[in-house]
Amino acid sequence: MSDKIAYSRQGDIAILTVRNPPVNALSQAVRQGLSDGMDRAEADAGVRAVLIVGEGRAFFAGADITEFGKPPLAPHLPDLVNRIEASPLLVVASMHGVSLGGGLEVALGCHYRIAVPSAKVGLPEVHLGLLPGAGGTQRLPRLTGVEAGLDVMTTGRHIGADKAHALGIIDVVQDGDPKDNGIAYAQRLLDEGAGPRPVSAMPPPDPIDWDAAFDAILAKGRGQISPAWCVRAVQASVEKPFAEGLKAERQIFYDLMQTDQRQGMIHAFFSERAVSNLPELKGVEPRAVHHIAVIGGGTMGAGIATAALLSGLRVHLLEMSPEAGEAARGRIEGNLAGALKRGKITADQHEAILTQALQIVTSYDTLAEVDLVIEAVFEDMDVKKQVFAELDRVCKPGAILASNTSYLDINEIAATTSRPADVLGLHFFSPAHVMKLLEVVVGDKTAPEVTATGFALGKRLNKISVRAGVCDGFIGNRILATYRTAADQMILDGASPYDIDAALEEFGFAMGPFAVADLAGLDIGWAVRKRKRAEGHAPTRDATYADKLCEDGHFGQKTGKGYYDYAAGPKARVPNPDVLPMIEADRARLGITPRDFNHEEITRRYMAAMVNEAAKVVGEGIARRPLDVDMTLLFGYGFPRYRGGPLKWADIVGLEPLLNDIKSYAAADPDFWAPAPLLEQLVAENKTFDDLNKKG
Ligand code: HSC
Repeated sequence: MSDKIAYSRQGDIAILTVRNPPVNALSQAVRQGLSDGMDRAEADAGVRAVLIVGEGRAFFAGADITEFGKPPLAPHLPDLVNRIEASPLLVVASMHGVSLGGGLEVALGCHYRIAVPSAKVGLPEVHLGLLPGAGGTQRLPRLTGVEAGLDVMTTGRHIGADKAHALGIIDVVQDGDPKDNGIAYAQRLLDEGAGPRPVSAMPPPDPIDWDAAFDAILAKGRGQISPAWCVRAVQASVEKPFAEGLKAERQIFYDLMQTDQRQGMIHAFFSERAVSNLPELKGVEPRAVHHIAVIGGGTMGAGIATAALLSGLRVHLLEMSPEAGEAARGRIEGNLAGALKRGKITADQHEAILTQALQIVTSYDTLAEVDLVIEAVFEDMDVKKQVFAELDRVCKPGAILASNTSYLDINEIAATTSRPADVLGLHFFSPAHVMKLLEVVVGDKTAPEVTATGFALGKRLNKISVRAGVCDGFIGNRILATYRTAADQMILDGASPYDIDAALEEFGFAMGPFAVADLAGLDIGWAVRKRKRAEGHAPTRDATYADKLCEDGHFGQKTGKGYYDYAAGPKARVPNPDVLPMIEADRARLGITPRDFNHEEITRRYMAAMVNEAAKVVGEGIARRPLDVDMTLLFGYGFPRYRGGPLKWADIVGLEPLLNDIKSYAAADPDFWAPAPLLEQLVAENKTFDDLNKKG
C-alpha cells in the first residue's frame, strides 16, 4: 500500500488515514493508497465499516493540480469515488480543515459525512477553469437541490460546516478530534444497523430553466465559461441516469481541460503563491513591526491605515492640522464601518481599534517609537523629501521609512535621509484596505531585511506582494502608462473611448480604461501628463482632449462627469457628448483622417502595447519574472484572471505573431513601438515567458 495512506483497525472499523502534506492533495499515490485501502478493508475479516480521515491541515484540498496537463494516471479520481461508493462496507468521511474539489467529491462518495465545526467544504474547480469532474456535479445536487448546488459550484466559495450541514452536505457537525469523532460516528451507525447509503441512488432533484441559468451565469462570468458549463452538467444529473450523467460531466471536464482559460487560471493559482517567494530573502529575518505611522490621511492614507488596523497593528496617523486629522478619522471610521457590516471585525474589535489602536496626531515628534512609517502625501518630490527629512530626524534607529509613491524615484527619496538602507517603496492601490496588490519597491540601497519586512507586512495585511525595481511607475503604472498611450493614439486614429472600453470589457476586463480613469479621477493622469511634458517625454502626437476635460473641471465620477456622464448615478455610464468633439478638434489640429477600428483590432493593439512594455520591465529587471508582471496586472489592474496575466496571454496567443504586430505598428511610430529586446530574444530562441518563470 502507498505510504500516503496508513491502514489501521479499531474493532469492526478500518481506518484509512491520509498523510500527504501540506494539504492532502489527491495525487496518484494517494488515490492508489485509498483504492488499496478499500480492497484491504473489504478483505479484512470482521471489518464492517471504513473511516476515511486526513492527517495535518485538511481532509483533502482536491485533485493534485500539479498533475493537470500531464497524461492522467490510474486510478482516476472519478473511478476511485465510484469504487468507494460501491463498497458493501459502510464508509464514513470525517472532515476537518478544507474538503475541496475532488476532496469533497471523495466525501460525497462516502456514505456518511461528519465534520468538525471549523471544517470548510467547496467545489472551487471553476477557479481553475474547470468543473467538478469526479461526480460532484451529479452527487451534490442530489443532496442540496439544483439551485444551492449550482451556487456552490459556480461561485467556488468555501462553505462552513454549519451551513454545509443545513444544505444537507454534511450529516453531523461535532467538535473534537476528527479521527475519534469518525470512529464514534461509524460505530454509532453500525450499532443503529445503518448500511451503505450511496448518494448516486438518491432521486435526482427538480429541474430549473437550464437555458436561462446558463445564459445568466455566462453573462456574470465576463467571458469565463466554466461556471456556465456547471449548469449543463447539473442538467445531466437531472435528465439522465446517474452513469450517463457522470459521462456527460467527464466530457465537459475534458473539454474544459483543453481550454486556454484552464491554462490561464492554473497559472494564476501557482503564480499567486510563487510571487512572494524571493530566493534573495531566504534566511533573511524581517524586522518586528507592531506599531506603524501613516503620513497623510487622504483616501490613500486612510485606506492604508484601515488595512493596518484590521490586521491588528497600532497606527499613528499624522495630518497637518486637527481639522484634517478629523477628516482622516472620518474616512477610517467609514472604512471600518464597512468592515464591521461585512463581518470582518466584531463590534468589540471595532471599538478597540477606534479607542486604542488608532491615534490621530499632528506632530512628527510623536513618531519616535514607531517601527515603520508609510508616507502617503501629495505626489510631489519636494513635498516627499520634506516628509522624509522630518522622519529621518524623529524616527528611532532601525525604523523603516516607506513611501507609497506610485511613480517617483525611491533612490532619490532615500538619498535625502541618513539611512537609505531603511528606505523602500510600499505602493498600495486604492482603496488600499480592499485592493490586494502591494508593490514592494526595492531601492539600490534598501537592506534585505527591510525588503523582507515589506513582504512580511504585505502578508500580514493579506496582500499579494510583488517585488519591483525603481523606474517611473514601477511595474504596474509603467505598463499602464504605455497601454493607455496606445489607447490615446488609437483614439487620435479614429477609435472612440467607448469602442475601446467595450472591446476591453469583451476581452474580460471588469471595466475599460476610460471607465477606470473616470473612477480613479482624471486629475491623476493630468498631473502625470503635465510632468512628462515638462520632462520632454510627451508622445509625438500629443492628445489634449483629456486635459480639456480637466480644465473644464470634469475629473470623472467624483465630479459627476468625465468620459461618461454620471448624472443618473455612478453605475449609469452615459457617454459625455462633449468628449467626441474635443477628440475631433485634436485630430483636426494634428491633421489626422480618422478610420474605423473593430474590437479585435483594438484589443490586439492594446495588448501588444501592454506585452511589449511588460517584456521591457522584465528584461530590465524591474520585475523579477514574467509571473510578477502577471500578478501585478491581475491584482491591481483588473486583468481577467482566466487569461492568467498579459504574459501568460502572450504565450498562449504566440509570441511571434505578437512581435510581428508590434513591428507593423512600429512602421508609423518607431519610438513608441520599439520591440522589447527580451521579446525578440524569446522569439529568436523559440521560447516562452513561462520558460523564464520556470528558471525562477
Ligand atoms: C479538482 O479537485 C478536480 C476534481 O473535481 C476532478 C478531478 C478529475 C480528474 C479526472 C481525470 C481522469 N494540488 O495555498 P497554500 C499546494 S481541482 C496540488 O499556500 P493555504 C500549494 O500550491 C482541485 N498542490 O496554503 C502550496 O504549495 P507550495 C480543487 C496544492 O493554507 C501548498 O499546497 N481544489 C493543491 O493558504 C499550500 O497551499 C482546489 O482548487 C492542490 N489541489 O491554502 C483547492 N492545493 O507550498 C486549491 C494546494 O509549494 N487549494 N496546493 O507553494 C487551495 O485553495 C488552498 O491551497 C488551500 C490551502 C485552501 C487548500
